[in-house]
Amino acid sequence: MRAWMMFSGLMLLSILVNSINSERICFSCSGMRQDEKCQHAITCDKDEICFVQKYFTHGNETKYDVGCTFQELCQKDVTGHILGKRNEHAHIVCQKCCNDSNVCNYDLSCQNIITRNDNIHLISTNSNHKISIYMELPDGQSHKANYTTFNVSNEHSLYVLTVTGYSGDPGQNSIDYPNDSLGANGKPFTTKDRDNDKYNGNLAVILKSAWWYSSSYYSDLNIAYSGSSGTMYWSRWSSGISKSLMMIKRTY
Ligand SMILES: [Ca+2]
Repeated sequence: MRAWMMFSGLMLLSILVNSINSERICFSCSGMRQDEKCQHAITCDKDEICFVQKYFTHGNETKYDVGCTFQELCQKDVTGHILGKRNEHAHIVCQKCCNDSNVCNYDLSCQNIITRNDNIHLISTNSNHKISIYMELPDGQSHKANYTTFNVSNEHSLYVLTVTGYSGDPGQNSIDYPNDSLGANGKPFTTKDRDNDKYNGNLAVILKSAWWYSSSYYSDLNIAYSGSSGTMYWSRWSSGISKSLMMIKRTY
């Protein structure tokens, strides 16, 4: 509750007024270090709740965002084990949502899931998991792709991706695309220093990314952000995915 001590009188008044109007108030700051306290609160839009998100930046710093978010992003797909992406290609470590009181997102703690491939392999092979991929376009339109099973093999086997059971918006099943030169399913992971793709060259170097490439690709949610020329790729919506989340959840 220390954060309450940092409110200005004006902010406290605003919170009290909005509380009377039954609107949700959340702390809203981005790029915070763990030892920082957010001193800014906002009124959420209708149907939004408070969240805390911990992530690694591209430069491997640990940062936190807090604010309002849509309830769909806090439902069961996100409350289990997650791995993911966020804007600017940082990796989500964990996320917590709350709706029990105003500014309930003052506590930056959330369940810590490290998302290196080694850990994803351990997580995904210790029990059965499904994966849900959320993609958002700049105009706010969103799409989901789900796979009922998800697995990443170990380092010795080059972190081969296995997914089955696609469902989602009508469109292309880009990861499990039946054309072997395009689909990511069954392919080893390629990084800039580990060329495991079938392309005559290294697609991870060309795309400044790392993914389960074949000789080409139909999906890549790791492409380095570089303004309009660099966007995450999912064949049907390739013209500009601005945000994506990859979430896995235990299915037992
Ligand atoms: Ca190659």
